[in-house]
Amino acid sequence: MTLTDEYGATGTDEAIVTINEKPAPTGGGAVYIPTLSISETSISTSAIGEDTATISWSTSLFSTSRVIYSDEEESHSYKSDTPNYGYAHSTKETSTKVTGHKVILTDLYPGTIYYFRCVSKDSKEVVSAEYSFTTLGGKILGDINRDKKVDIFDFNLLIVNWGDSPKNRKADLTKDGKVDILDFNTLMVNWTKI
Ligand SMILES: [Ca+2]
Repeated sequence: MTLTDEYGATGTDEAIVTINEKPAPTGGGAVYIPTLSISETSISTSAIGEDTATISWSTSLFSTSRVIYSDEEESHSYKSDTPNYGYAHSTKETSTKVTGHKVILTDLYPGTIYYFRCVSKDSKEVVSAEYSFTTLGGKILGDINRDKKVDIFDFNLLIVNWGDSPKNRKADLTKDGKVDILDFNTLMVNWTKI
């Protein structure tokens, strides 16, 4: 370090730094660094109804909770670079951090398979493996927009998705890969009677 006095003369000052080395730990001194993880065996579903299901899991550290999910006709291929990891829906992330997590899914459709993953975050976000459950009850055939009626709105969706490889796979009522006259007939047969 260079020092300058009030007359402009300069000199140097040496600092001596002593480093005290700690001896290496001996015998059984493994250092545990906690990291966030989801216990896959803790993941369970309960209270499954026609339009609701409860998902529970536990984590190694206090963290937030949310569930990402897709129904059987929506894409659920894992994509690490998207906010919902390739799933169609996500519950709102909780602001409270817990180790025992519980998330209630609502507005589900009857008689439908749902694929889901649990997501928790502290400083980093972790995602579980994929699991599935099936809601109770039965689907209403022809109800493409899932409002429990078969009406003009479903007809519109049928027309918009007409042809091979429909964008909305729910419009393919006969599940043969295309939307055509057979789907139209199915829609008509199931038209909601008022
Ligand atoms: Ca409908």
